[in-house]
Amino acid sequence: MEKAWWKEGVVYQVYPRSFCDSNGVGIGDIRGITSKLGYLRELGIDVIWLSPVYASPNYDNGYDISDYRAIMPEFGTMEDFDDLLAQAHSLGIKILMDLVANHTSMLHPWFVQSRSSADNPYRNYYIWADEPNDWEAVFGGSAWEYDKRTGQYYLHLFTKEQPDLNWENPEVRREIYEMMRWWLAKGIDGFRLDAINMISKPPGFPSGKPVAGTPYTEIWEVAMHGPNIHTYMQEMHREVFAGRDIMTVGEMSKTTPEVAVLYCDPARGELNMVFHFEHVLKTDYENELKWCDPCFSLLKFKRILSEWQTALHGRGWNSLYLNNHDQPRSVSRFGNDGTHREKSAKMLATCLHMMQGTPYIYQGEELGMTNIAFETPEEYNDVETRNAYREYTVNRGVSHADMMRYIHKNSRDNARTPMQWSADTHAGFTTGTPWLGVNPNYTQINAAAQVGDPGSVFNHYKELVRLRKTHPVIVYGDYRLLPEHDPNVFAYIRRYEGESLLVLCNFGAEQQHLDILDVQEWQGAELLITNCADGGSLNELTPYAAHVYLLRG
Ligand code: TEU
Repeated sequence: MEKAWWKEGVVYQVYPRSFCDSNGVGIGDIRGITSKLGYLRELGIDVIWLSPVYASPNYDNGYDISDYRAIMPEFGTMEDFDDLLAQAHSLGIKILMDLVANHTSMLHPWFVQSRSSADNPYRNYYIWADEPNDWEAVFGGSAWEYDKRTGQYYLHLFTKEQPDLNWENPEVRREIYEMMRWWLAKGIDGFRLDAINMISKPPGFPSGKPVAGTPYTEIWEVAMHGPNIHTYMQEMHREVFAGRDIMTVGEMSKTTPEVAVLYCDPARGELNMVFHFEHVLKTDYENELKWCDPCFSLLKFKRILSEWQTALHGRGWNSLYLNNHDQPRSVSRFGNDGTHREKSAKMLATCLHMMQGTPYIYQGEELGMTNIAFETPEEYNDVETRNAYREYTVNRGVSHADMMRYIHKNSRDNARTPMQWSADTHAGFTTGTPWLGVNPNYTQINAAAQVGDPGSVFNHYKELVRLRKTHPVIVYGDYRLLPEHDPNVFAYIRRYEGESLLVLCNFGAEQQHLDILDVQEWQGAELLITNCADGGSLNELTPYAAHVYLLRG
């Protein structure tokens, strides 16, 4: 297997709005990020994935870009960005830009031109039709918006403020590639490509599955991986990525391992890796719908992650994540954010970081930050949450109490509350009024309390990052799930060049006895890392225990 820095490193995702506010306006900014590079260096991460910092009217917090070559004034200036890049590089930290190119903001000059008249040269930069079809937008309602100036509808797979670009138009593709090269010329180290499997639309916009209680149909089975997607990805590779030592990861909902290989098989010249959604859509949601009472199944979780481990081995590369800015906090979701918070946060991290792939840490995950439960819908900022509250309580007969319970579990704002730096006011995130409420548990859960504490969640992450750098078996080893049917324990073995790694994780609050191992064989193994103060055990796992053993030769 070919070696690469992006296979060996660990990525840390920064959601700038919530990371660190340097000027007291209540919104995180670029200088705030720069001021925390020392913290990230201490954690040992190699790459920062920067959620969008481009100019944006913020209908979807930066995922609606109005100028690809400018920085959002709330976040600072291009000088601030250049300084962040230079300082990160001087510490050996790379920067991955989040590129949102399926759509722009409706305030992007291309769209302003496009909608101004039917014969404007930019008309064809977007997708216009005389009649809408029945697609439902990701954030609710029709995916088409009527524009009275020209009497046509434009397509938007997300909010109506995010019109979809027309990738069939070679001019659009040329402009996007040129802009990407412009960023690379600045010295950035790669891209995370937002919703990239949606850029090629199927001809005729065929209907998907009906969405209960609405006149719409789902886009998920019909609008992903359209007919020209691989042509575009290969063209992007030729035009932008080829010959550069950069990292690329494409965000792709509705992706199976077989489809993912088409994007990340190095021989095909497309991307390094993809973000799939299977373990976050199919292990605790009812019928993949997020507004429900979650019911987590470890059996499904193991089956899905193991399938990805084996299917991509030697054929592509996995990205490993449990959290991002769109997902609830992993410790609240897959672990236990009550009495076992620290131990279960460490267990989840161990389980993920010992797999093959590039691990992604989402800001605050390394502290075991938890979900938030705001009392009222108004306290939520996220456009998806706000729309869903209205849609479900007004049109779908869901009660306020039920919907608030679903929101508490699954809202994207669970991940977006300000980073908890210290026990100071507003968790040390800002001296002003934070744009989104701080989780009141910041007095206990914060970076200042954890960095110097060897037993903290932070230091467990730090150790996982370090181990990946010192043991090639963690990066390159193959993968074997130990018997699948245990509903509480996730155990697997990795092997590489004569070394074997054994990973044992208890996902439950009960003690578990294991007899899946030839204990004799592992007797002399070295305990690499554990979340138990009293050491590891090969056949008894206390609640949420995680042990990793290494056997040489
Ligand atoms: O998300 C794309 C996506 O596929 C959505 O399904 C996403 O999972 C959504 O958040 C569901 O809860 C990307 C970004 O990650 C997201 O933040 C943006 O809102 C979206 O694209 C539009 O740019």
